[in-house]
Amino acid sequence: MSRAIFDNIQIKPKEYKSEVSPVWCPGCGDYGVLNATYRALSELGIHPKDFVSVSGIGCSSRLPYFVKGYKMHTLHGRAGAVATGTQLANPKLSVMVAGGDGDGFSIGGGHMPHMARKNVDMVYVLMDNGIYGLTKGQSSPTTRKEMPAYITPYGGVEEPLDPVMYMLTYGATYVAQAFAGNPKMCAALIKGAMEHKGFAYVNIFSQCPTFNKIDTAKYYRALVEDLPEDHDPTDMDQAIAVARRPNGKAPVGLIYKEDRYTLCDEMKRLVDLVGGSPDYDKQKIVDAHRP
Ligand SMILES: Cc1ncc(C[n+]2csc(CCOP(=O)(O)OP(=O)(O)O)c2C)c(N)n1
Ligand code: SF4
Repeated sequence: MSRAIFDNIQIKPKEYKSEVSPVWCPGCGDYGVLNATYRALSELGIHPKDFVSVSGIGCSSRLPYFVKGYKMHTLHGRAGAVATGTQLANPKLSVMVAGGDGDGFSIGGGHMPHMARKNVDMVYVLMDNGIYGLTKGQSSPTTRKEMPAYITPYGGVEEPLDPVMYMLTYGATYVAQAFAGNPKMCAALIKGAMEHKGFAYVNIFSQCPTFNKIDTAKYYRALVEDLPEDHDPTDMDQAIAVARRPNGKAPVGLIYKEDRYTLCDEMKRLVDLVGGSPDYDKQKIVDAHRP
């Protein structure tokens, strides 16, 4: 990640719980993702003072409230942009975006490719429930065409977007997928994402039992399939081949991983190139731009 400062301190998963209790509906898949986040943080021993979670708007975007650490609940679709700035401003922090398919791929869709191609050193956990949950059930970019939704009662008129394929082709250097009903796998993949240096995208199928009665937990359980044992995540051709779902099943596990220079590396290279110093006086810059 986000060059986390891995303190190797002993913090139990439950100790990452903030003072705010989750307000999600009973049975919401986001609980599984939250528990997986606690576990990943605990296994890496990331101190809450070194952790920043950033979100936009949506049910899933509430996740930062429930985790100890710094947090920013920003504008709908803008979490990635804010997280990018956060990471560049203080590369020692572990930065994680949490959000939904609407937040990430509808209004925030313009940011996704750029975080990936720039290889921003951060984690993006997307809770994909195939619907807008917070606003009560409109279709999202991952809603299946045949699925009726609140304002599309006869189904959609367009094909859904595949987040994994999208991230692979835009250059994310860590691409994983899981189902919220398997928090152990979610935790392992989020942990791997936090350890990864570069843009790590984790797509998690997370059922919304209140507004998506079709993509239920049972549906997702039947949809997913572990990657073949001999899958090589460093091979882009193999990653694309499984992402295309040749047998109709959605692959879960670590689909792709690559080591590549990050945005932060490149910014440092540029600063060095022009003989600049990272120890500039920030106050001077603020003062220079005062109205
Ligand atoms: C600029 C702006 N446009 C629209 C909205 C309304 N809105 C809030 S959340 C949301 C979609 C939430 O869906 P998703 O990101 O998939 O999250 P979920 O609630 O399903 O977890 C929308 C359209 C808003 N808050 N701000
Ligand atoms: S509306 Fe759906 S996504 Fe939102 S909390 Fe309830 S179950 Fe979860």
